[in-house]
Amino acid sequence: LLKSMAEVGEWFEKGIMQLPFVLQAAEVIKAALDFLEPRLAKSAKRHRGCMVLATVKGDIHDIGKNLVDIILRSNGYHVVNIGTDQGGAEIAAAVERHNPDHVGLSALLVKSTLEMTGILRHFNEKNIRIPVICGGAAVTPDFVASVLQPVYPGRVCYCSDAFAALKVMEGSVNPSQIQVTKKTRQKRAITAVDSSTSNQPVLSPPFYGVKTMTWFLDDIVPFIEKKILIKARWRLGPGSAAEQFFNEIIQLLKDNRITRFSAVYGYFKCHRHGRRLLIDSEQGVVNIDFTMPKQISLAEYFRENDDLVSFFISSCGPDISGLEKKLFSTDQYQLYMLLHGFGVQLAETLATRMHQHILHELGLPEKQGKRFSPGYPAWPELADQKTLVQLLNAEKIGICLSENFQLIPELSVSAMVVSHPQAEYF
Ligand code: B12
Repeated sequence: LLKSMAEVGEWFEKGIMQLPFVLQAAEVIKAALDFLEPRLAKSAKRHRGCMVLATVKGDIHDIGKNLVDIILRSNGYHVVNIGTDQGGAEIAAAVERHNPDHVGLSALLVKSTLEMTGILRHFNEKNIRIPVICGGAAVTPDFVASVLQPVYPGRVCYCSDAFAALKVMEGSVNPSQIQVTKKTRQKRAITAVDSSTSNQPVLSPPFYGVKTMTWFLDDIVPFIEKKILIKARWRLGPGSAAEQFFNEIIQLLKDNRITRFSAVYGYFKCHRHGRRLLIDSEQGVVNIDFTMPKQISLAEYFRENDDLVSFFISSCGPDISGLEKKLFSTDQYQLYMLLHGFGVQLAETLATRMHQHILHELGLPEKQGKRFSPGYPAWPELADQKTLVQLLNAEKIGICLSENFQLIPELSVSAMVVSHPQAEYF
């Protein structure tokens, strides 16, 4: 069984097999291993090794971590997956309890990579020395070597994906030999803008304050960017079963009555003061400070005198994630991954539809300006999610914040609509 799963891994690496089918193979292997395990002789070694796996404190992104879990499990490893938003104390407790061979840490937010340092320091205090494998889109090999390794006497290594982690667990490669294929994007130079010279008339909104909106699945589906869903979320190539998967997931959502999604949005008078945006709201003047990022600040897209800003928070609600958890815990890996990918794209599409709705209400062209979210490089301060949640009364649609300012439910997006025609991501 394990030999065949290793072959599946090789096919994936060579591009012969696509991710959803790797997960289908993993389902079969997992079912077979579950069946065989109680029948193995007591003396037989039940697992090839053990990993305690977690997404670190402050971070709710979990698909990457769960892919590591699935691939290791179906290759005969025991995985203790303790979930997302886990700090040093929780992970150390799991290590002490399960005595693993490795710890796996995942981080998708730049801020949560700092949490990794704290976790390793905590391990150090507790005299834990087992090897730690770090991954996730925010982690880089450089960060692991220059920031994480110096604070931990045990070995720390970077793995770009689940299969690299498998090789490290197997001991078949030295972590330093792992090929790193991280792409670094060329940064464009963004020059400062002067909002007062944009020659745009001051916009007049249909209302000031906050409104709630409901979106229905059937109205959103035609706007889902299928190419992105299929290629980026499902990792499928052309000529595949994508269309069938697409229809299956929509049916799954309908069967589970997950067809209504909501958003809150609002228009507010505002003005710029240096690198700050001062917003008039029912709660008084709210201040968002854009002093952090580099050459320009988001405030520069607004006038020093009267201007208008709009914000929204859109959410798929808690039910898709609930269904995902059920599929994952019942080892339906392929459907889990397909639903997760669809949920992510639905969350993105909802946000795009809200952005378009706001531009339409303002009488602006569909492509004018950009939307920026707290946590993006141009607006790194995640704590500003608190300001947006309060400003928009987002609890009305069931949104709250985790201790580390992540939106709950997780398939939610918050954003500021910047309608300045020269607005660019930086
Ligand atoms: C999908 C996604 C979402 C989804 C939610 C996904 C979810 N629930 O998991 C939605 C659309 C809801 C979302 C929302 C937000 N997101 Co988001 N999101 C992404 C996106 C586009 C992809 C992440 C992903 O799922 N990738 C696919 C998986 C398979 O890849 P992966 O997790 O990296 O895992 C692979 C490897 O990294 C590795 N790996 C991962 N973990 C581990 C662990 C170990 C041990 C090992 C060995 C390997 C490993 O293995 C996996 C492959 O095998 C990223 C951009 C990006 N390029 O990463 C932004 C991103 C992570 N999000 C970001 C932000 C800011 C947000 C928001 C805060 C924005 C906002 N204010 O609304 C919100 C927060 C939501 C909340 N609830 O608070 C930022 C983070 C910025 C930063 N660097 O700090 C990113 C980078 C986007 C950006 N360009 O700025 N997001």
